[in-house]
This record gives sequence, C-alpha cells and structure tokens, in this order.
Amino acid sequence: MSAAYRKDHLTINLGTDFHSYDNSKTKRKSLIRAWRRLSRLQRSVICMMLILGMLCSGYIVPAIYSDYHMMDNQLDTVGTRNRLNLHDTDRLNTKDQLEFEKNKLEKIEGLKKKAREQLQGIMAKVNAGHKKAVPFGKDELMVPPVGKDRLMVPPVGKDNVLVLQPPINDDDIHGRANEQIAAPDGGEDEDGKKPSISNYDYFKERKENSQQKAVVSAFKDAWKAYKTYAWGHDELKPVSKTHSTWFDVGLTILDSLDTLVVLGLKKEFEEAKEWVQKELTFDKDRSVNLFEITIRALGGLLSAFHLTGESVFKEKAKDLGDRLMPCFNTESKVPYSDVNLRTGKARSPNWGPDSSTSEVSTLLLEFCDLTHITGDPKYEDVATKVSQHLHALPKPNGLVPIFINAQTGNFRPSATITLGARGDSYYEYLLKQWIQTGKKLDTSKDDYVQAMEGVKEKLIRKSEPNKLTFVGELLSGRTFSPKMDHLVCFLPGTLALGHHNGLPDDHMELAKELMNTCYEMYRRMATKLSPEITYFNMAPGAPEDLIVKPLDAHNLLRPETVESLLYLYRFTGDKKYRDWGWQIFQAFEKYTKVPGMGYSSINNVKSLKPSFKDKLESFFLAETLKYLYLLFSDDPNLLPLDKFVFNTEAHPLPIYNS
Ligand code: DMJ
Repeated sequence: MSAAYRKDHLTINLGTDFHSYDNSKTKRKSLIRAWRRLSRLQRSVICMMLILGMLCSGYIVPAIYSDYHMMDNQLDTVGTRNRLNLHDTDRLNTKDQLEFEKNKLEKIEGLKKKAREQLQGIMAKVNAGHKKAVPFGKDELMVPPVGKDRLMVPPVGKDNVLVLQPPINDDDIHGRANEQIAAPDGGEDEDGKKPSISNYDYFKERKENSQQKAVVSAFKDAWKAYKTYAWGHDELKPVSKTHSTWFDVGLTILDSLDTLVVLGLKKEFEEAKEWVQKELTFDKDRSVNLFEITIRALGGLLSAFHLTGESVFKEKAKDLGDRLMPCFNTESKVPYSDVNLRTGKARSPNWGPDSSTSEVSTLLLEFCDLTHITGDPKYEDVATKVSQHLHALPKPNGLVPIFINAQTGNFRPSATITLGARGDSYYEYLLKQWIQTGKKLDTSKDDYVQAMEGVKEKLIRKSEPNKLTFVGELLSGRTFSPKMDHLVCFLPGTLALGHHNGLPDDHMELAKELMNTCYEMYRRMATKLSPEITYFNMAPGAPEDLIVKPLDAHNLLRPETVESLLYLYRFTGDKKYRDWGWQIFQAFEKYTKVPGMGYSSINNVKSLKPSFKDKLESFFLAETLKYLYLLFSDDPNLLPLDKFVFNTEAHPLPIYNS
C-alpha cells in the first residue's frame, strides 16, 4: 500500500488489485494479502462496517418486519380492520392505536438502544487499540421513520365539514322516552331478584342434539383456556397462552355471561357471576371506546340481568352506564367516541375529530334498556337525542357516510358509504330500535325502509359469471366499488327480521339472495371459511365471482353469517340454512382450533394450513357460538324473536310490550 493511502485513514482500498488476478486460488490469496496491507485502523473500520451491517439485518430489519406484522395484526382485529386504506378498516379503536403506537416506539427505541450499546462496546475495544477510531453517532443507525400515516388514519380536511343543521324539536321524532320511563320493566323484588321475562328455566336439564352438543363442547374448550390463561383479562391469546388488555374489565367474561346462560352452563355461569360480584370494577383510569364497551359489556350485563334476574348485573350495568354519560356532553348531541372510565373525560378518537357513524348510532337499544330497568330517563334521553339528530341530517337515498363529527354534528360528505365497517350497525339499529319499542318508533322504521331502498338502488349488484347478489360500497360517497366486508353479512338476517315484522316481501327475497352469497364466501375458500373482505367480479366473461386479496384473506371468527342463518332458518324453516351453519362450524373446528387452547383467528382462509393470529375475540363466545347453538336448537321457546331483540353483539334484550 502506498504512503498516500496510509496518510488517509478513512480511505479503504480493497479492490483495485483484484482484477489483475484471474484464478480463484490466487483471488483468495490476494484478498488475504490485501487485508494484510491495510492499516489497523482501516481493518477496524471494515470490521465495524461489517458488524453494523450484521446488526442492521439482525435487529433493524426484523424490527421493521415485525412492526409491519404487528400493524397488520392490530389493524385486522376488533371489529374489526384492514390496512390498505380507511375504506377497508373495521373499527379502529383508540386503544388499539394508542397501544400500537406506544409499542412500536418502545420497540424501536429499545432496538436502537441495544444496537447502540453493542456498537459502543465494539468501539471501546477498537479505541483501546486505536486512538483515532471513527466515531459512531446515533444518527448512523438506520431506523426507519415511523409516521402516523402508517396507521392509515382518515384524512381530515376543512372542506369535509358540512354546514351545521338547525336544531330539531325532540318531540317531532320520538316522543317515546317518557312513555317507557313511566313504565319501567318493574316487578323487581326487594332483594333485587327480577324474574326473567320469558320465565324460561335456562339451567334445567335439557335435551340437546349432537350439533348443539358440539357447540357446547367448543364453548367449554375456549372457556377453559380463557379461565386458565386469561381469567379476568379482556381476551385470550391462545397461541402464546396469555391475554390481551383492551378496556381492562374482563371483557370476555362480560361478553359471555348470557351465552353461558343460553347454553345452560350453570357451573361456568356461577364462576363468572362470582367474578362480576367480587372482582369487576369500572373504576379504571382508562379511556374506553363508547360503542365497543356499550355493545359488549353493557349489553352483556343487561342480558344477563334479563335472563337471570340477578341484581348484581343491573347494578354493574348502571355503574357502567353512568361512567359513559360524559360522552354525550357535546353541543351537537353526537357523542364523543371515547371516555375515561374514572375521570369522565370524554374525547374524539385520537386519530381525528370524527367518530364512526355506526358507533354513535349503535347505543339506543342498550341505553333504552338501562332506562327501562332502572327507571332513570337520562340514559334513554341522551341516546334518543343522537338518534333524532341523525334522523334530521340529510341522507341521500337514506344512506350515510361512515364518519360524523361530534363537534359539528355533521357527516363527513367525502366519506365512504358502506354497510360494512363503520356503517353496518347504523342500519341494523334503525330496524331493531323500532322492534324494541313494540314498533312504536316509526321514524326509525321509516329511515330503515328508505335506507334499504337506497341499498337496492345504489349498492346491490350481481357478480360474474354466476350472478351472485352482493352489496358494494360508494367510495367518497360516489364511486361504486364491488367490495363487501364479511361484516355486511348481518344484512340478510336484518332484512329477514324486518320482513317478519311486516316489511315488504322484496326484503325477504333480497335476504335470501344475500344469504346465499355470504354462504358462498365461505364455501369457495379452501378452508370453507370466509375472508374478512371479498371483491366481486363484474366483468362479463370473468372466470370466478370472488376475488380475495392476500391482505384481506384473514378470518376473525366473526358471527355475521351464522347470525343471519339463524334468522333465515327461524323464519323459513328451511333446513339448508342449518346445514350451512353446520358446515361453517366444522370449518371453525378444523382450521381455527388451537389444541387445548380454544380457538384463534387465522391469517389466510385460502391456505389449507393457515397460521394463527393468536387472538380469541370475545365475540366468538358472545355471538358466533351462541348463534350457532340457537341455529341448531329445536326449542321454539329458547329466545323467541318476538320477545327478544339481539343487540349488535348478540345480547338479547326484551321487546317492550311483548
Ligand atoms: C362485533 O363486535 C359486533 O357484531 C359488531 O357489530 C361488529 N363487529 C363484531 C363482530 O364481527
């Protein structure tokens, strides 16, 4: 090596001589010779670069990978979530986002620190031999920037805000609150025992067919695993044998209470009740999502109260309801999406100022029922005002954008229109609110009928080549997309329920067509389980009706299809619906069962060996298994649909005047 090279300690020359050698033996020797010709500093710098390279691939790359993977998992769960854009998301709740962001930053910081420490150690050694060692600053670690945009938060622009509508007169619309408050579902004894409304003895010996027994066995497996590894926590992670925390209220227990009753599992119900009595507290310094905790926890407690008459469930429901009330302190009456259970501080989701339309509109069944059992009008009042407000907003074709602003009370006009994520239960509750009131709340029914007309005109299409009827979306409220979330499969059941309650015959025809499509979304997959999202082919001559993108191919153990099968079976008596449910149940058994640990969501319904997502959603126990059990039941008195209306989380609530 020349003296010129020696002077420049940062210049490294390994290559210039190599090309003069042309056979491999001499190449190896030349490398060794070239290495020897380097100064110690140059050798050290090369070593450090190699180590840095190894650290990058050893730590940073996996970090990036797992980060993406974690994002995938986070966005795929709970109500639902997909990652491509907001139109593809289910309920992206605040807790998920906060926890995800926090984990991500902590993880990357931890990795950066670890890599830095290791490099410093190496540098210390190098420096011991070389006073002129190259300094290594933290900037040189190639950590990818983490931006909020990776969370796919909805863009919010000024022009997205509609002009505030003039306030409306409460009496114009409902006027039922006082009627119902005047007659709370009384009859409660001093000791808090209130007879169940149907006088059904859920814990008596009962005859079950083999299909029901199979569902009970599935439930027990999952319950046992939850009890062993996640008791008192929100949800079970069946693969890692641990738990996840969301609201920190033992969500799986609360969501499962009435399933335990319906399945007649006395021992398990008693232990759940004991936990509620002794352990459950809502006094948590924690922000919760109003919608999710209402449909799952409040709904579960209310149902448990109605089915058993145990006053503890009413007391806990009241406590929770009181803690949720601050959400409704907005000028517009559209509630904030989140509230701190202890401090009562309510706020918009941390990803933007808008709430999801389905979330703000899916509260009235539960809040009415709370008023009904406590005699306190305030719960029904606040939820009724939301409903009145939504009724008064302009809704072309009765269809609603999926975002609404709690401050202004207006829809975001550029938002997608869908009966899937963030839109779904708005439509479901329009019908069910009317049914709950003994068909008194006509504004709600009228909005529902108008919306179904809008669905038929704007969203229903047929696929190619087999003409499957499906429900698409309007992107930005305008552009048709042939995309259908599995969540939309609640619709056949809701349409059938409406028809059963006197709505037009074409509702039932559409219900049957859509039911068939939802079933096909299962039957055509390798696992016989539906993906989270399906696209439908509309091109003439297309070879296959369904298109499933790789990132949409997961299955979260969702209930909507088996829920609709229950309604279709009950109203038509056609055994094919029960058979379809049995096929779906068997597919859950085959592909989502984690040996000895219950069930898990899976990543790919198109693979015969799908990997687990390590999550047992509480709605699998609250909804999916309950609906399957009822579908297979021959007992007409088990939760008759003229006496109960199911909330969107499958918690049965009494129909007034029934
Ligand atoms: C449940 O929490 C409810 O059914 C909700 O309405 C939609 N998402 C899940 C089930 O898929």
